[in-house]
Amino acid sequence: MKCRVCRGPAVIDIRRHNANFCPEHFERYCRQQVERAISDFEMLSLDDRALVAVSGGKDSLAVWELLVELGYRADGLYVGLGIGDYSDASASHARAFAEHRSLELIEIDLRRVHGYDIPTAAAVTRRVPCSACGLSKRHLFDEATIDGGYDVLVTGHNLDDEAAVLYGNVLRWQTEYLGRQLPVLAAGSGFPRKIKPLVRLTERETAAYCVIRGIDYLVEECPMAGGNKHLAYKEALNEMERRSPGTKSDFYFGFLRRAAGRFASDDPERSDLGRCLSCGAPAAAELCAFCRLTDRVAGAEPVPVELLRTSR
Ligand code: Q46
Ligand code: ZN
Ligand code: ZN
Repeated sequence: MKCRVCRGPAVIDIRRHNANFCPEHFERYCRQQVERAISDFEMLSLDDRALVAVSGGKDSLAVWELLVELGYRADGLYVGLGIGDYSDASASHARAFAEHRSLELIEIDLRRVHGYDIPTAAAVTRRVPCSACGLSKRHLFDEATIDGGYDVLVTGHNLDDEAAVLYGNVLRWQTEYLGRQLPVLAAGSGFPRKIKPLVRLTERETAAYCVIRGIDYLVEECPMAGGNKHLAYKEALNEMERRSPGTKSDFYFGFLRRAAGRFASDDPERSDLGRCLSCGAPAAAELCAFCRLTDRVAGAEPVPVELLRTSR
């Protein structure tokens, strides 16, 4: 297997591009894919201050590294979710990465600041953990981006993530979600601009990028991901991709080119939103969903993640 660029020994094959790369040219390929996503979708300019949502996993650390390498100004934000050993390990990876590169990492601990953690929220609300978790993260990421004066919030969603979410939304024709399943969401109505610079890279590629760059990321998956339907969608898409390389990217980018605009009017008007009486965030009722969750679960007897998993 030879590198497409230099004909030296290749370490990775990218079947959808019919290309193999040595470590040096694979890194260059990753930078080019991110640059192309940024320019195609007008995500970011060199003057912007970006805040990267960091979990300690491969995607968030890779996107942070790539943005800094490309000359962008990017700080990190880590939210401590209180998911037992998993959260302890993810915090260590995020901190070590930032320290090693002298980058700024903002930390928010859910239990210390808001009085609950994700296992407890899941137990009290009796919903899948990802529901309370996603709601909490979205709120805290948005708030930190706006309060910190950042121009844009960056997440590490990759091609596999976006194709899987799209697949799920199409299977159920959730057209209100299809209207805003975009790699860039404009700022407005109290929400910051949000971008996904890794949409042109798969998770296999972000993992390989981390290994080649010597980024020590958390390999372990979240122990509460069990109820997450996207894992099944990813498996189905991976099987199709195995039989026909390029399917995933054709599905996602074909949607962006030919279909996304048709669903734009199904996206609920954000300008109709009022403001949460408690925290000032955009809200469809007197209190935003985050403050309603906090009211319900803060102060509840903590439920350790181990207990939650065995009782499910
Ligand atoms: S951290 Fe939270 Fe994820 Fe764990 S509980 Fe679900 S949403 S799976 S990215
Ligand atoms: Zn090469
Ligand atoms: Zn609120």
